[in-house]
Amino acid sequence: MSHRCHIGLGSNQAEPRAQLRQACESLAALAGTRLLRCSRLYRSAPMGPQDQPDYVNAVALIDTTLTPLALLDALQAIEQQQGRQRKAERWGPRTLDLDILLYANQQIDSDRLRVPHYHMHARPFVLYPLAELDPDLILPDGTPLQHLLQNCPAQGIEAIADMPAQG
Ligand code: A4P
Ligand code: MG
Repeated sequence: MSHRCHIGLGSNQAEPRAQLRQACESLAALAGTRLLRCSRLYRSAPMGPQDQPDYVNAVALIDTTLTPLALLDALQAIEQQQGRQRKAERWGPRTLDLDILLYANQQIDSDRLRVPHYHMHARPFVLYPLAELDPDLILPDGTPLQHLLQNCPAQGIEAIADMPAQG
């Protein structure tokens, strides 16, 4: 059985736009997975330490037969392929961050995985691209996405480009 999942993409190192494009190609190539659509690319001011470059963020919608943990493993493998280094500093710069924002309508709370992603409710660089893909989305706890957007001004973010075509 397949599930619709929203994946948050972020990068602020080593040509962020190219990182996101490559990541989308890798998502499309995952076993049992189809890439349904991608939001535009957004430039966003860094959240967390300020002495790092702006980020480029986007959201992708996939349809996958992978279980939540298998999907997490696959996303972390893509991060590694693209030179992600995990450092002690919280919210520091990175070549690629892939987060499972939503996995169908499931709520997951395990050691390795929390879905919906724990910080998505108040992050403009997640909510606005998500709304491009699914404006009428209702979160698993019943909260409409539009309600979250009303409490989250589009501050510090700017749509800069379409996701480059795949292939
Ligand atoms: N994990 C738990 N739930 C999830 C999930 N739903 N999706 C665990 C992905 N991973 C999940 O993640 C740490 C651990 O979270 C994983 O091993 C996994 O088991 P990580 O990617 O190694 O570390 P991280 O991303 O640095 O930590 P964290 O707290 O998830 O950071 P965020 O929330 O991803 O924030 N500013 C802008 N403008 N744009 C950004 O994209 N991103 C961050 C990172 C900070 N500032 C930013 C941005
Ligand atoms: Mg992360």
